[in-house]
Amino acid sequence: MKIGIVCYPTFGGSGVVATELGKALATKDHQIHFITYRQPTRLDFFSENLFYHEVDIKSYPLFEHAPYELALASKMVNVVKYEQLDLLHVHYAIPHASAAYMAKQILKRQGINIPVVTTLHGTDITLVGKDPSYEPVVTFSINESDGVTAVSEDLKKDTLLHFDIETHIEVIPNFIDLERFKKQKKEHFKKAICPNGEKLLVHTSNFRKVKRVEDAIRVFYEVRKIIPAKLLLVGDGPERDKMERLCRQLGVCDDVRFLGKLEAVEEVLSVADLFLMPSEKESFGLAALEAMACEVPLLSSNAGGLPELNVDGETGFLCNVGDIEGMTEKALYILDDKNLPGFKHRALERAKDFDVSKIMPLYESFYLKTIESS
Ligand code: GMT
Repeated sequence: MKIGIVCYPTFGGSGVVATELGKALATKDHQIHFITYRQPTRLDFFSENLFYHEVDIKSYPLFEHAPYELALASKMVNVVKYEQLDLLHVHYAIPHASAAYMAKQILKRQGINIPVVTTLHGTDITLVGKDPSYEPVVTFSINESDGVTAVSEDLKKDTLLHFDIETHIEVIPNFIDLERFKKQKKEHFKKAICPNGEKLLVHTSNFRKVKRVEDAIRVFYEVRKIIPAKLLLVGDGPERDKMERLCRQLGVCDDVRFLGKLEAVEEVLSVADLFLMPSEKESFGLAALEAMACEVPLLSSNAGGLPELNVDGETGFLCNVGDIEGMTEKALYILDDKNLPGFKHRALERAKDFDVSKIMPLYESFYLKTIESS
């Protein structure tokens, strides 16, 4: 198939899922055309089946906000027409699904039928999408998509709860490339960070409020009172300054390192003993799956789709959002040398259920079904 993928080209989340899906499809001889405003972060190599079309956003003194959605729709029209695409797959509803609808209508007038698949990722529904300033357009463009997928059962449930949806939503979970995300020998790195055999806790996120990075730091603070431990924080975002101040206030700066937007996150995960994901909301938790693939147990909140990934008491623990005391107790249990190897092993086994080779065919057959019925 010739497939157009529209996504955010950013670090993490829906952009990574979209890029990794395109890369995996390309290895199966599908021709993949990425359409976005910047080269996606993980699309930094040559493959004969991968193409990149940059959306050209013209600015003009009259525009306080350049109309990205129009430029994107126009680019989609051209790519579908000239590359003769079979299907458009847009990741993250806002504004990709409505731009795809517009492109589809323009192409229809030219006698071209292009099926559109929309994948809902999380905040496009749970935080931003249901806001009255976007809701009517999100509802309309989901209903107008020829196929809709969500990355967890919980996200599907939330979508049906908050929007008036008439279309079937297929759940296709996120996935992982176990060839890339696997425990690597990085003992020298562990020695440098934990010279005295301290346990290593890791959190990675975009440092937005919904991630509750503060809880990760507070749990670490409590754990460190009982056992020697270090904390690595990977990523960057709006909460970072506040989190640095919190570390100073708690007096833990010597044991906490902010690593910023690290590309090779699997190297850090290879030496981690526990991954913290205390999010307020999380439709799936891709960063947690990456950790599990590197044999890192998961201490998470029980929000959103996290119970579909983290098996309580097996691959880690699920705690109520904000329950620092409960999280601390569970963290200490996992980190106990008697328990840690079992949790590590089971985390990896669980991650194998989400191997790209198992999930990618689900998208392939969904594409075929959508093309046939549209
Ligand atoms: O986590 C974010 O805030 C970024 C966001 C995105 O779309 O880039 O992530 C969402 O999509 C990811 C990929 O499907 C999911 O793994 C995340 O759980 C989801 N984030 C939230 O629901 C908060």
